[in-house]
Amino acid sequence: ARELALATTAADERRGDAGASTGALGAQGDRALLVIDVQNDFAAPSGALTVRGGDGVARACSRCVEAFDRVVFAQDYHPAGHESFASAHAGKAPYDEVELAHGTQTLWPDHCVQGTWGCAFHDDLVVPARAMVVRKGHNRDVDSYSAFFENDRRSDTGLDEYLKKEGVKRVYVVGLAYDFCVKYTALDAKRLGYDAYVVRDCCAGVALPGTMEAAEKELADAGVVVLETLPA
Ligand code: VGL
Ligand code: ZN
Repeated sequence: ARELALATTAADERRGDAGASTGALGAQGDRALLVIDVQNDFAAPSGALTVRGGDGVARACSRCVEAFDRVVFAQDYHPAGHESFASAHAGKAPYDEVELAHGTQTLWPDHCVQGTWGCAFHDDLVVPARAMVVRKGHNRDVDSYSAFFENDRRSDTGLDEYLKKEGVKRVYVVGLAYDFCVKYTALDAKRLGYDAYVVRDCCAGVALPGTMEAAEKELADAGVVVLETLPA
C-alpha cells in the first residue's frame, strides 16, 4: 500500500500521470531514490562536519529506502589531505573560501576520509544489498558535491549512465547536506533531463550564512520540485 501511495505524490498528480501507477513494478519503474551522504561525519552528533538534525535524517531516509525498489547511495569518499580540507591550506580555517582553478571552494574540517568511521554510513541508515553506491570526492584535487559530476564538471561518476540505462525518469533526492550535496545533485538531475524532487523533511543543511536561502531559490528557479514530505 505504501508503494502505491508513494507513487501518487501531489507532484505526480499535477503531471496527470497518477493513473500510470498500476502494480508495484509499474509504479516503481521509472523512479529512483538518491540518498546523499548519510555518513557518520555528517549525520552523527560526534561527526567532523555534523549537520544539525542529521541522525533524524538517517531514520527518515531509511523510511524512504524501504519504499523504493531502486535506490542509489552517494558516499563522500575523500583521501587524506583532500584539497577541500582547510588543513590542506596553510593559514586557512574551516569555512574559509579559497579560489581554485575551477572556482570558489569552501574549506571544510577533515571529513569522510576513506576507511574511517566518519566515512561509514550512519548506523540508522538502511543500506539494502541491492543498492548501488556511488563514491565521490576521491580525486585529491577537486571536490565533488553532486553525485553526478565533480565540481569542475569534467569527470562524471557514471550515475547518469546507470539511471538512463535503467529507464529512470524521476529522481527523488534526500540526505545531507541540503544546501550542498543534495542541492547540487538535484540541480544536475534536472539539467540531465530527469524530473527532480527533493523531499525536504528527509534533508538537513550545513546552514552557513545564506546557503539555505540560496538552495531554496536555486532549486525553485531550476524547476526542482521540493516536496515537504513523502506522502505516507
Ligand atoms: C558535503 C561539504 C563537504 C555534503 C560534502 O555532503 O553536502 N558538504 N563535503
Ligand atoms: Zn566532502
